[in-house]
Amino acid sequence: MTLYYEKHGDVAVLAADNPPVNALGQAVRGGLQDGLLRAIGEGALAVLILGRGRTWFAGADIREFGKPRVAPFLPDVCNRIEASPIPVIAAIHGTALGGGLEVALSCHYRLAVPGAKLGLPEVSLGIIPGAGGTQRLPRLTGYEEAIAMISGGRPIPASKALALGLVDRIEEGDPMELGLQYARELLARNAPTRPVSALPPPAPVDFEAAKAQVTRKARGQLSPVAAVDAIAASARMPFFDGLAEERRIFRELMETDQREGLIHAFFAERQVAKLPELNDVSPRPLDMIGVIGGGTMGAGIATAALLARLRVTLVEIDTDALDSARKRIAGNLSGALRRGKISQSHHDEVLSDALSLATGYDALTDADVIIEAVFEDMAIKKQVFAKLEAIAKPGAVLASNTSYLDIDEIAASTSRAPDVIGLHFFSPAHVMRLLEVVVGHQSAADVTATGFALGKRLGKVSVRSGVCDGFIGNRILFAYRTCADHMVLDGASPYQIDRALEAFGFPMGPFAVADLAGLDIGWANRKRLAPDRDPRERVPRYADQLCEGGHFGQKTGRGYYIHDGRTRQENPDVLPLIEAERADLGLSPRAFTDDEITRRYMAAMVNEAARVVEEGIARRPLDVDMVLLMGYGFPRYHGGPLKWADMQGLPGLLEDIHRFAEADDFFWQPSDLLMKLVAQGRVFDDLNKEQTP
Ligand code: T1G
Ligand code: NAD
Repeated sequence: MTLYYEKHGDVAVLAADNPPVNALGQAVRGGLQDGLLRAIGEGALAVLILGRGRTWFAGADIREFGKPRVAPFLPDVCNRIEASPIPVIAAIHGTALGGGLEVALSCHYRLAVPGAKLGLPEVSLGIIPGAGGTQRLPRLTGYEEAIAMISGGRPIPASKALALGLVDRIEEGDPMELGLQYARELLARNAPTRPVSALPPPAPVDFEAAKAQVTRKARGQLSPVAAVDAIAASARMPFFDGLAEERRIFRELMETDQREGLIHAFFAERQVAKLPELNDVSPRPLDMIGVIGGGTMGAGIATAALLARLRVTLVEIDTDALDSARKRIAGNLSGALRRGKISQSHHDEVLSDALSLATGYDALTDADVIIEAVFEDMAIKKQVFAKLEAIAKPGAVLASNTSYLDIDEIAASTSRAPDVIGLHFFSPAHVMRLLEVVVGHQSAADVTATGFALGKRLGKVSVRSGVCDGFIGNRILFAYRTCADHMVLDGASPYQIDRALEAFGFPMGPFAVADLAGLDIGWANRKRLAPDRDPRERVPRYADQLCEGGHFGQKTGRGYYIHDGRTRQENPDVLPLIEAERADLGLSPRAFTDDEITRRYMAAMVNEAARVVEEGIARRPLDVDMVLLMGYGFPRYHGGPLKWADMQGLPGLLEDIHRFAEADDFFWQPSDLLMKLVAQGRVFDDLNKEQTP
């Protein structure tokens, strides 16, 4: 049973019970429709709709997308609720999202408990509301708020919903009791049914201007822009024609790759931390976190832990360094306060009670998890782990935030290899949602589980990575960055490459990203790799020359671009450096189209990603997709590089790689896995399905 019918005097209660989130699957929709008819048939005077368990309806059942549709359809159910001759009341707790809010909008009266959240998040799944949301919401809130809510997709708290007229009252208590009481009050005053569709549309706004603004923010994503079109229809058409227009746009979006990419991302985000090896493995305690090094990353990691209300002890080399670390953390926390992420009291408590700073490692003897974030230098890391081994309590998890270095080598330098793991955070660590949990050959299962538990506690998306140079993300980054460097040597400008990839949907192209991260990072990495470099590798010099001139990107104000606050301008010194290098190498530059740039860059990314899966560094293609989406700005609406590859067609990609290899068969070696999948007529996503527990 997914929908319960109960009679409470004159009030019929329809209570959904479809855990975990009361999604509006076929049985729930059918139950609502039948329950309504039964209530009317049995002479009830009002109907109360509720969700059992932790929430009201969190939306349509996303698992039904792409499958044949089964009646009754949600728009019809909503219209029938609204047309009911007796008042229908929604008592909302938890989340009323998507179709869930659309059901509420079809009710005649809406009550919410204080913690409830309401929203139409469909655009984040690549679609728009499809059961009247774009036509009913503006009739209650006006166009400006409706456009913000539907095109932005972010849910609002009950208090805001009350202010907007989206709910009629907020009360603390049990939704069933509150709802019954509200129903009785309404009956006592003979309250009428109140269909939202009967309200006139609000005063129109400049929809073209609104659309232009949404288009700019959407960076190529179709659904937020289409949402404005659907909302605008409500201003020029009668209600039911507007519904039909909404439906038409909804169906069109349902067929897009963007919808498929975004739904893939939704489920991958929830799948990624589910690993068969961690079934029945309990994590170790993680109440007290030690952090070594209070630079950019150490301070960010400490901030992340403090924001999650964990206790943190941070160790630095001397009191000056400690002072800088404290300032960095305080700066991060006041930023979080300004952005409304934490309350003033949380902020004050954290600084006075939860954070300790020390210069001696003895301060870490109680720590459950110790995360090292000192300089990226193997010798220094080994010294730190040797000290940790001496002072850490038995069973403490010893983690390194290294970007590239070998976790197994660090582990082998201690006598506690099973306790050692990589926890690779991304900068700024208290903001970026990705955490790579780097599992060494000897890492104990409960240490891995602790990495995932910590990630969850910090609100991160944690991805398991095996050990290799750069782990999942930086290794793949290295491949597509190299491809971009090759294109520059062969004739493309860094600026054309950035523009092409920004048009693809990346918030920043690779050269702008390099400026942001600091050109010195790549420089140090090139120096580190130089001794073992294959002579066939093409490594440009112009980037080193920029660094040699003291230009490290944003932090020095100059790199590929000249930075002034938030604006960037091409640095006129860069192209001459590149031209001189081409001349030295005897290369005559050729023109690239933006399309070729994107195809090459993506082919390099997908090919390396396939290798990362083939070698077992990433367990599943979806793990790679999550790393690129959460840590590297890959546009979510393309689903991740391997989902994108599936949708493009793997045979075409492989043909591209073979063609590129004609000029450079050292860089362009197709991955065995890619060739195997093409030969078998399969796609990466098939591997995700095989490995889902
Ligand atoms: N359909 C199917 N499964 C869903 C689901 C949904 N709508 N929402 C969540 N799940 C599963 C999820 O995969 C996970 O499964 C479990 O529930 C718990 O979720 C016509 C077309 C509600 C805020 O976009 O935002 O309505 O991993 O881990 O952190 O216009 O889930 O356990 O197997 O995320 O407490 C619009 C999507 C749909 C809401 C709860 N609705 N969900 O967060 O738990 S489109 C949404 C969420 C629509 C109409 C249209 C969140 C949540 P498993 P969880 P949570
Ligand atoms: P940073 O130079 O900003 O900070 C390093 C800090 O470590 C300094 O404050 C230094 O005083 C301190 N330190 C050095 N030796 C120490 C010791 N023995 N004991 C205690 N403190 C010591 O460097 P960062 O950017 O924060 O990077 C730290 C680590 O994180 C590196 O391994 C780096 O590869 C990795 N990482 C960096 C980024 C990034 O974007 N910056 C991202 C992910 C991972």
